[in-house]
Amino acid sequence: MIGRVIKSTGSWYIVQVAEQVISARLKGKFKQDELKLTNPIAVGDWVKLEREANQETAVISEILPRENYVIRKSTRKQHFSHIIASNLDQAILVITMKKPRTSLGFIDRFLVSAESFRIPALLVVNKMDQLEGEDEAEWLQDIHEIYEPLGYPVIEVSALKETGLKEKFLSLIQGKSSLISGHSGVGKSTLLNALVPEARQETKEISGFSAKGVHTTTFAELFTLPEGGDLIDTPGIKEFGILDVEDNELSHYFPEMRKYLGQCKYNNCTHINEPGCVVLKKLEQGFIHPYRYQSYVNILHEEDSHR
Ligand SMILES: Nc1nc2c(ncn2[C@@H]2O[C@H](COP(=O)(O)OP(=O)(O)O)[C@@H](O)[C@H]2O)c(=O)[nH]1
Ligand SMILES: [Mg+2]
Ligand SMILES: [Zn+2]
Repeated sequence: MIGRVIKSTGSWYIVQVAEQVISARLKGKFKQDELKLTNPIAVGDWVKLEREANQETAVISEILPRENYVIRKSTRKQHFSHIIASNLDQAILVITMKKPRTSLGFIDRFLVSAESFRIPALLVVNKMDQLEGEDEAEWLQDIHEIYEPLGYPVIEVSALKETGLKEKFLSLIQGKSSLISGHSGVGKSTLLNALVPEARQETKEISGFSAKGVHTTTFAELFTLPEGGDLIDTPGIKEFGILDVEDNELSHYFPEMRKYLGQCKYNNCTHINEPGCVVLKKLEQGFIHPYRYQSYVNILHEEDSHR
């Protein structure tokens, strides 16, 4: 049989095989050549499995090659990585203008990660029912003006009031495998519940004065949409890593800089202060948004400090 891993709970994997859901485990060791992983199998993996004699359960014998994956550095084991999910068509970042407000820097880190994994990304602005005042309207306008020209769709929804979902959002996710990410408290679980009634995910009021949500679960899980396609929730995962990007590579993951690459005077240009830098020239001329350039500089420096 061949199926897709929809949940992992330690040593057991829940695998969807056609209309059936089967508990399966791994037998023996898996060789994973290029990657040192803390988890051999991830949600989203397609696997070969065989039923165990006289039992409801199955044994996984093979992982089919992954089309792509999202990974982060293990917090427990040095030089090891943890696969968050695999075989994705796109990555969705849920953002909100308040309680909590998603910063542009956070959005840019997410987009750079998605670019580095070669996964298309889109932004979903949730809690539109709470939008009020000039400051918030400006924030929203910035989001549209900065990200849409770069090719990242921005859509507005209210998961609570169920607006924007069936009209706009569904057409972007139908028939696709989408990862859902975002700060705790932005409404990922509420969104899932609205789209997948069987999901019945626990939602949490935003706690105390900190306006930061509480983590309710920690395992990634795949939910099938009634309309076709699926959503992979990643509770408790704030950020994917940006993996070992060289200084002169980071701009590859900024679409507005990527198109000028190779035009700078020095081919190892980091676009900070080098003479003959085309990126700096385009920034000055207004073709690159100053906020995005600021994020670029911030990420570059953060990555340096990790070395
Ligand atoms: N006003 C409003 N509140 C929302 C919306 N979506 C979620 N919430 C609330 O935000 C809080 C956090 O939602 P939850 O789905 O648990 O966030 P998660 O941590 O991203 O899964 C809950 O109190 C939700 O009721 C929305 O569209 N509008
Ligand atoms: Mg949640
Ligand atoms: Zn340059």
